[in-house]
Amino acid sequence: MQVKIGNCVLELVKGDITQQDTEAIVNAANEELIPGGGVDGAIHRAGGPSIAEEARRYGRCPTGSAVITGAGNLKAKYVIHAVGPIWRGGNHGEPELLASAYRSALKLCLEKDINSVAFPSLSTGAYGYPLKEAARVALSTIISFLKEHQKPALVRLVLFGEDAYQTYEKALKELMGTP
Ligand code: AR6
Repeated sequence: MQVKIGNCVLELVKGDITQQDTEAIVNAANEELIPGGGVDGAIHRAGGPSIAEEARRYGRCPTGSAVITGAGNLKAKYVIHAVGPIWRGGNHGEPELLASAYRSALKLCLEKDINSVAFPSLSTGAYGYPLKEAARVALSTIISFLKEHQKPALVRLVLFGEDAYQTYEKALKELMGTP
């Protein structure tokens, strides 16, 4: 599914983040920037050790923020390491922190003049954020950012499996007011 936000495209696809040919891909990282499992593990496995070596120089990356490195052997040029919140019931600032993680990654795209970026569904694996709620936060944050900045030209959300795709598709239709 694709929607236009002004001149920008917001796209939902089913697939693997490591296979994306966008200029940047986003990693679901942790504050320590130490390679873990899920998306993080897949990106470091596919991209090689240079990504972790570069990320290590940043030290720590607080929840809700993001840092950028090269992408090693991946098709993308950059990896943006964004740290989403750990779900602790929903009353510990999780929606704001999740929105901030998406916004921080998008701001890095503007700073580096990156025109296309692919995100995974941050926080919805090991960090336990409920998918439906996370989809709403992710999509509304991206839409607001694109409306305000008219960049990057392409934002793709890469959903891992049918369930995640369907959940995001439903949330996007609701937000756009389409049947
Ligand atoms: N491509 C796209 N999406 C994927 C892929 C993939 N290759 N693999 C998993 N997903 P997670 P988090 C989906 O756990 O919740 C790590 O250990 C997955 O189904 O990767 O933010 C880090 O080091 C889920 O919906 O990230 C951190 O410590 C979503 O990606 C911690 O996990 C995110 O799942 C971060 O946890």
